[in-house]
Amino acid sequence: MFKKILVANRGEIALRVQRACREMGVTAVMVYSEADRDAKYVKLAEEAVCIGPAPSPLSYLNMPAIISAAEVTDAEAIHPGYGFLSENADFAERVEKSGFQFIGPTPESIRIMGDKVSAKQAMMKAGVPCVPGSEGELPDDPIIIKRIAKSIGYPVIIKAAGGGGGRGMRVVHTEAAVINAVQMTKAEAGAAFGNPAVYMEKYLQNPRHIEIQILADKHRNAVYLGERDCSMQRRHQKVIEEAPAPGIPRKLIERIGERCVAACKKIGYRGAGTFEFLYENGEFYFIEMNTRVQVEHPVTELITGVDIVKTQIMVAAGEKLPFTQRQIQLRGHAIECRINAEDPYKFTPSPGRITTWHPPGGPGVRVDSHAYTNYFVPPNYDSMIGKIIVHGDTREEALGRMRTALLETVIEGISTNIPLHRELMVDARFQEGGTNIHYLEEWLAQHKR
Ligand code: MV4
Repeated sequence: MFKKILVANRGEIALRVQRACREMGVTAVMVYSEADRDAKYVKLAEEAVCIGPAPSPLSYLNMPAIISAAEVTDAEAIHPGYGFLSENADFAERVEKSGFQFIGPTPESIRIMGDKVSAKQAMMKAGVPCVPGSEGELPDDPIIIKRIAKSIGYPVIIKAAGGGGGRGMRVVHTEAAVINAVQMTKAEAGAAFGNPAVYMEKYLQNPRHIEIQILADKHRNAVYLGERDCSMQRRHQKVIEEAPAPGIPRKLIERIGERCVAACKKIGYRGAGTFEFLYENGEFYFIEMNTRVQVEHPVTELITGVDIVKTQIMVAAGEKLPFTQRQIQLRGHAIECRINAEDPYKFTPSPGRITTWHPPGGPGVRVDSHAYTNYFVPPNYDSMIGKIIVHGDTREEALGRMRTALLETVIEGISTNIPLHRELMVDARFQEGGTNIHYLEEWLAQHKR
């Protein structure tokens, strides 16, 4: 096992990785920007290194500064968390070329999944069902583009190969609009991602967003840890996640989970990963793969009992997965509410000093947050300040525990989205379960104030 790991991230995930390291008897070296000097995990750290000023390009995205921090502290591995450099293949490569273990998949895997066209081709080849669409990148010939769209059937969606997570996409309803849409998306993609390649898919009108968590080691062992339902989102930002996904037959999950595991083995994937699917009319369609630990990993931890971050570290150190698929049993139901420092209905960021911080507690309640009374939420980064995650024997019990947890929570000095979560937890349609990806935005439009 590693003696020392550098945590190349901030906020709640930096604390989460620090906790995993501590449990494993590994020293966690924390890096921080000037804006995060007073962060709790920096105060709690055995070692910490300032890597630059507040703006993330100068600190958390600054590859030489991070690699130097690992060098001066004699760390053996680097955990990238999520966001920032976590899915940057060039960073993973530079980390390994500098003699450190990157806690994540190989640079090659990250590169394949970062290009959504090659990701889809790899998954298709590995037997994972994908959304019907163009075979790879769209050609320039307008006649061929129209032919492809016609054979898929309108509406179609044009997506940038370099995009993902909702960036660089355009829905097209008619043949009259398709050529212009392709040209616009290509121009935007070239400017935004340095890659003008686009592809086309059938546009699914009312899907749910269901994702499969996997873990793989360096010995071609892989398991899936069930699914998460992340359909409750606004502008491609997830707001509530849960596991298992309400109303989806277990048999279907098992079938798709086994396909994901087979694909991991086929491509030599290692580390934690997530297969994102759209789910509509009883069918799963692969859209993207995330090659990092995700914000919502705790709901999977609560229903499986697996510590995903600890396992990431173990497999990066070359150890075998400590469980087989048969030993993964799902128990109960978990729900996560992301707590953001923002206006609950206008969504404008609300950085500043937290004057009161009373997190909830009780059976089945977990709070992952780096915040505390007197903590200053810096304006430079994402507005998420933590997550409340609950577990219960049933979805009803989990919902009840989340309502209680949200009622108990007191955060003063800044605005948070807790009032929104309180309302959603008593919304009749959400309580039924199985809402699609448009539900939250429709709900917000109807509850305008
Ligand atoms: C789609 C789609 C419908 N049909 N692809 C958005 C984020 C990116 N990961 C893929 N996205 C979508 N791809 C086809 N063929 C609808 C979306 C989509 C979406 C997906 C997941 C969660 C929220 C979403 C919100 C809007 C659109």
